[in-house]
Amino acid sequence: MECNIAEKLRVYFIAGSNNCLNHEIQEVLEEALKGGATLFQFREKGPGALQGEDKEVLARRLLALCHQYDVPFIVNDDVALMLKINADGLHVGQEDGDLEHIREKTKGKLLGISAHTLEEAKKAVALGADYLGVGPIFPTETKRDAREVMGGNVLEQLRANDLTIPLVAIGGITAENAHIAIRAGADGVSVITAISHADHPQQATRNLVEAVSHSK
Ligand code: 3NM
Repeated sequence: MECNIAEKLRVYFIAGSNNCLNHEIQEVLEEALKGGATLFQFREKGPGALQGEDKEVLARRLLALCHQYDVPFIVNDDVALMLKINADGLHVGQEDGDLEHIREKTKGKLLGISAHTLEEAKKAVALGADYLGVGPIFPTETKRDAREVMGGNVLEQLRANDLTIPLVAIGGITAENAHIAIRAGADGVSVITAISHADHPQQATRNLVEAVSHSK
């Protein structure tokens, strides 16, 4: 799959089955893909999250859907599942295990690492991350253990320190505030709520695509 990572980060939709309030996840994802989502992360976590075979079946279904739209499918924090279904990549947080070992296991795949400080970012770059997720930029209801809200500060700091790695901003991002993250140095925005809770996920995605384009 042809992959300019910074371009793929423009509107990065993240969801698990329990994030989708108004429609089934498959329906929400298809709408997001039609609306122009550039990357998808399957994050099946928290209360009511599917496990084992149910999780794998859903992952395979969503992967096939993404590939119909030529959009890469990333698995959150489950190397075994990523390898088993031959997904396009993996995203992990700082607490998700031995990052060096994870990079080894994901050779040839996209690896995204969450970073919240310059130090974490430098370490992730040294490990060979393909992109960094930076947040929370704004307050978020979705991740209960999110760190302190940082606005655009850390993004600006990473760029000021010559980190050229593709960056995606996360946490409380909407079409209305996305410009703050892009102007601070992010290549794109990743969202859960702004698409998965929307009455019209396709339009919500389109709004994000436009907001990112207009901020560049
Ligand atoms: N990671 P929403 S914030 C999954 O700060 C995640 O690393 C974050 O969801 C971080 O778009 C977050 O609903 C939740 O705010 C993003």
